[in-house]
Amino acid sequence: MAISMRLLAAMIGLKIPIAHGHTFMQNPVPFPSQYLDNGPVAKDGSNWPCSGDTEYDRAGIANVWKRGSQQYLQAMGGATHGGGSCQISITLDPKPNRQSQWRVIHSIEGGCPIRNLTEVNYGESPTVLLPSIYNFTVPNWVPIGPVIMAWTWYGRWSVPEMFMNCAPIMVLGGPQEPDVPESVRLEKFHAAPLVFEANNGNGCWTMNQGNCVKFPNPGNSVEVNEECPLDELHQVTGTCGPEHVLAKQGWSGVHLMLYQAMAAIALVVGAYLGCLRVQRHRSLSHRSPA
Ligand SMILES: [Cu+2]
Repeated sequence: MAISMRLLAAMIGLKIPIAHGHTFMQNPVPFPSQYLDNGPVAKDGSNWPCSGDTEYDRAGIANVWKRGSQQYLQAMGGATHGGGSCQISITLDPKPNRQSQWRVIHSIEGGCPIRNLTEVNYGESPTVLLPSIYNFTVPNWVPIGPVIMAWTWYGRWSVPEMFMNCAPIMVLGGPQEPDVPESVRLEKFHAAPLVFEANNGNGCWTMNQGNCVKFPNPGNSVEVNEECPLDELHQVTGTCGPEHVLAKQGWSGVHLMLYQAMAAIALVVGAYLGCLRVQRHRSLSHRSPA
């Protein structure tokens, strides 16, 4: 309650348009930037990841996860699109960007961010706390220290769209953890599946016509709510799957063109300097002794 009131005050203070509400992550507590826009991820991926945050300012936010502890996900905002499927993933990058890899620690197929909804939406308010909470255990292979978690969500009834909110997390060791080297844990972390991506410019689109996404690679920790069809064959169009993430597609079109132009200029300049050096060398070696 305290958090939602503070948020609401912040939103009004920032003159955020809150009439058209989707949903926000309310726990864990997201970066303040995540409340600036509650719309979906841009269709061209231009605000991927984390709604285009570049600062990732952790000041004043304390989400502390001990390994092996139970944590929960909860969202707010009435535009719940009949629930859907969510994932919780983590990156080790302090300032995630397009190249960052998001490793899944928990997947919820169907009934997320709200379970057993009889209407498509849960009212109109963008700040109403949704009644469903989603417990999950922090895997014992998440590296200790600051990490960033993401909540990603595909609605059951909507246009093809994806939501993503990010939160700073401080991971601590669990009590009486077996003595496993951190390098072994890190290997496990990197073996976890990448988050499922669609509707963010990666060439994969979800259908959202009453179907809930069944993740191709949900990881070891999965909650399944069979309240909507989880039909893998009729849930996506385009090219989808673990290899189709923006991080693996590298540079976006505009960046690629810029990069190629820079490389071309560097080549020309390099060749020119090379010529100069050869000429200078020649003129020096041809100089006759006085
Ligand atoms: Cu929507």
